[in-house]
Order: sequence, then C-alpha cells, then structure tokens
Amino acid sequence: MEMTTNKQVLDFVNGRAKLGKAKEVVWITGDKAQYDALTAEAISTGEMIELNQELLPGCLLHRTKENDVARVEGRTFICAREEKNAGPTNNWWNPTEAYAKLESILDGAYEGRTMYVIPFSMGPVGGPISKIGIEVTDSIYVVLNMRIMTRVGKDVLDVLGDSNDFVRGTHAKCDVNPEERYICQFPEDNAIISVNSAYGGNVLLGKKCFALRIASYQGKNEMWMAEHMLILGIERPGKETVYMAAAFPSACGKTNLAMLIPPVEFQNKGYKVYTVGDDIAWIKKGPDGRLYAINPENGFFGVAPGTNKKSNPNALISTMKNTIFTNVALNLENNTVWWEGLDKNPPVNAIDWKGNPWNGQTSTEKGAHPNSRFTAPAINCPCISKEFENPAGVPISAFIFGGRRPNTVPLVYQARSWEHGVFVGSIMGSETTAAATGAVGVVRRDPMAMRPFCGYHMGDYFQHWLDMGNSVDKDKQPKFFNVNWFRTDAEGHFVWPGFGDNMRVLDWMLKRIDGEVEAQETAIGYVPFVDDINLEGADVSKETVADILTIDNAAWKKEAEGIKEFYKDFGDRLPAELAKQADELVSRLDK
Ligand code: OXD
Ligand code: MN
Repeated sequence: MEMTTNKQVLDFVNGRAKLGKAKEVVWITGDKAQYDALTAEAISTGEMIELNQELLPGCLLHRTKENDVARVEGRTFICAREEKNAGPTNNWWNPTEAYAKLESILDGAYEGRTMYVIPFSMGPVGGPISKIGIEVTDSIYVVLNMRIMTRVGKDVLDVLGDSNDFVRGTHAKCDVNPEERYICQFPEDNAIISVNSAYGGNVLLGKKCFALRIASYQGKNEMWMAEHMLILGIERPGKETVYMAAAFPSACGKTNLAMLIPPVEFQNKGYKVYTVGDDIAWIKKGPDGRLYAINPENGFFGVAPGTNKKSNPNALISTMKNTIFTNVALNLENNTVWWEGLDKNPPVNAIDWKGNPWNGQTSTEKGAHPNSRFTAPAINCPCISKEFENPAGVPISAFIFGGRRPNTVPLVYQARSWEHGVFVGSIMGSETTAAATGAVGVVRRDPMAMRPFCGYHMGDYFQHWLDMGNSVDKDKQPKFFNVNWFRTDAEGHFVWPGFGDNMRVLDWMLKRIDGEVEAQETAIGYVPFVDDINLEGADVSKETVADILTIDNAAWKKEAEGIKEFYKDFGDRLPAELAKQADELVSRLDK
C-alpha cells in the first residue's frame, strides 16, 4: 500500500519498480510487526542468522560475499554535470553516461523480487537540520540496517508532505559483481544509485552517500555543513557540558573517542563524556548565532575487531541487543559472535566470516573480516547524550582534527584563528603503514577526513569552511585543535597511551576554551605547557609528553613543502586564504 500522495515520491518509486520489473512493492511503515515478518523471512532464507536470543536478544548475523566487504572508493563516482565541479579528489562520471549505464543495469534487476521502499529521515523526524530520503532496495538486510541507522517509517512521509526536497536512493544487489559495481552520487539531482554490492557502506545510502556526499553539496548551497565528525559532550562539575566535533580519517578510533571513559582520577572529580554521534555531524548556525550540530544517524555502524571490554566497553554494550553483525565469526558453542580482539579466548567450534568451519585456537586464518561490523541502535549506548534526540542539536565549542602521524605532528596544538583552523583541517593526513598497499611512510592527505566523502570540488569545500567562519561572530566561533594520538618511539611503539587517557588532552582544550591556561606560541600554533596537561595517574612520564609536544622546525619545513605540493592539485579553486596560511607558516618557521 502506498503511504503518500506525494507525486514526486510516487513517480520515483513507480519508475524504479517498473524499470527493475519488481514482482511487488512493499512500503516500510516503521511498524514492528512488519520488521518482525521481514526478519523471519530473512532467517528462513538464510540471509540472516538468528543469534542466541537470551544472550543477544534481537541480534542477527549476516555474511556478505567475499568480494564485497568494504567501501570501494575506486568505484565511487561523483556525477556532477561538469567534471571540474567534482574536483581532483573524486572520480567523475558524466551523468548522462552514468544514468544510461546504471539504468541498463537496473533494467530487470528486481525481476521476481520484492522492491522495498524505505522512507527515512537523517536527524530527528521534522527537525530544523534534518533531511529526508527514500531508498528503494531489493535487500532485507538493507531494510533492517536502515531501520537501525536512520529513522524510518510513515511519519517521515507525513513530514515530507508534497515537497520535492528528498534524496532519491536506488539500490539493487544484482549479482554482486565487482566488475559492475557502481556507487554513484548525482549531487545536482539529489540522487544516489548503488548497484552490485550488498555491503553496508555501499548500500545503506543514508550514511556516506547521502549524509556526507550529497549533504556536503546541499550544505554548501544552503549554508550549513555535513562533516565526517563524531560529536561528544564533556560534563565537569559546576560547569555546562561542552560539545566538540572531531574529524579523523577512517580507522583512527572515532567510535572509541566518541565513547571515551575518563581515567578514574577524572571520574572522581566528576568528569563524564557523552556521545552524540560517532561518525557524522550536520552543523548549522542556530538562533543565538552559535554553530549547532546534530548526529543525522540513529545507530552506529562500527568496526567490530578490536572492540572489547577495555578498548570500548560502551560500544560493546551497545551491541548486546537489537544489533546486526556483518562478517564476524559465529561461535557455535553458544550461538554468539566473536571477532579478533574481543577476548583472548577464541571459540574452538565456530564458523568464520566466509561461512567455513573455524577453530579459533588452531586456525591461522582470521575468524572475522578485519572490516566486519556491528550495526547497533544509538539508544543502546550507555553514554548516549540526553541531547541525542534534540532536533536543534548541540552548540559546538571546538573542532578537533587528527590523523596517524608517527612523527612531526605534536600530541595537540591549537589553531590561531578560524582561518588557520581551516588550514589545519585541510592539511590533515595519515602516514601510510605496511598494512596498506603502496609506499610506506608517505603522508596521505585527507582534508577534514572528507577526501572520500566530499560531494564536490574540495577547493570550493575549503572556501565553504571559510565562509561558514565568516558567518559567525568571532566570539561565537568554535576553537580549532589538532591532535595526534599516534606518535611512535624509535622502536615504532606508540608513546601516548590513547583511549581513556585522551581525556587529558580534551581537558586541556576545555581549559583553553574557558581561557583558564596560557599556551606556548609556536610556528604551527599554540602548544600546551606540559604542566597544564593533567597526568595524574597516567602511565606516561612528563618528559615523554614534553617530547611529543616539541615542534621540530626542520621537520615542519619539509611538511610545509608537502602541503604546497598537495595544494597544487586544487589549482585556482584553492582559496587564496589557504595559500596565504601556508606562506605564513613558512615565514613563521623561518623566523
Ligand atoms: C566508516 C568509514 O565506515 O569512515 O565510517 O569508513
Ligand atoms: Mn566514517
């Protein structure tokens, strides 16, 4: 049964059903009974495995094809009308050609199958920062995951009314053929088409495709921002909770930072960290002139391996009910799940992520895929912020950028101004490690952690950041900080303990925001006096911390050359302000 009279929605849905030759069309209502029936169907076909309902109530396991386990940047396209508007960091595909090819793939793709229509809201339904999408798909896995990751159901269509302001998302599993896999964004059309994949990051179209690639473009045109940022709140006794948004490239511990548990010394003083979001922030100027952020998502699509009671107990607890696991090992001893790094006791009698019998005590193969995931409802998180559902968002006091840099970049520094902060974000990057293919020890620049997710020319994106700063009064602008948890010693060991101890660095930021401490002015920005970092109870010496707070001017001169080289990619779309910031860095280093 159709759930709306909105002609644009009906045209889109009917057009897709016709092209795909769907056997039937099912609208997802948001009712539990419908989800229960779909879950039962997916269990009966083997698409989902029901886990131990006493230990893991409402939890399911799904395995993808071996060739379909991660986002595929090489097959992800920004189909802007003009190539120059996709910019140097994106793959571009002419939209006329892209539509022709994709429609030929979609032709008959739903034959003999059901097409599900998922009306979803990114952000609380009807909120001032929220946006609506409709995803059509032939996958129950997608329906059940979208239910966790977004707000789904009829109320979304009621809010949409007759408006055409919705994103059209089309997904078809097809044969999961990697040669014909395409993840295409059409920013000028508010449209996404994803074919030949059934892996979360490629098919849960609300997440990277909409909430970052399409939304970043919408944000540029509508004067707001869609960022690859976690949002956290820090409570201290006698003070208002302070909210910060932080951008890190994938696999730098965003979920861990978002759910940080402060060291006991801080807990005893009353410090608490609350999670608003772990991956994406939508940011808009509020009525009081400050910037407010919402987490447009409704759940966490987290990496399972390495998640354990010590590294992130809050994430682990979040996965204990109503969670979908993808590509982890199945522990046959009690019909639960296991992954590398969960504990030191892998099951003997298990099935690995590929579906083969697996003995965790003797096998040299991994039980879970390194990119195996949990899709967990945000409300399961013990430290979820009470503001999580606030449609107006939380006021942001600081932006944090960071990456994996074994040297050069100090543990933390503060930018000199909004413009300098944008520069600091634009030069973010991680050094390549032996884990990835290609040269080791090369800095891969990933501006604001948006390189794979910016839906338009990155030079224009930098300008948008500068414009957003100009739209906010100076005294209301968030401060900018850069962190590096990943400094190593001569043997390659991490010197900073990380995890909960990162609270010590956040605490310094709070003191800077409140104007409680001075800092050393260096060529790269403001660096803490080591005595201002509370190391009470820390397993790291003051000398070590002083060492990773030292600025090596020679190394930074080399860094500056790398930055200028990187900036060349943007040609005349690089804002003059950023070129000026790079020059000023060099002249400060020369002083
Ligand atoms: C993610 C990513 O899955 O950034 O969040 O890759
Ligand atoms: Mn991410």
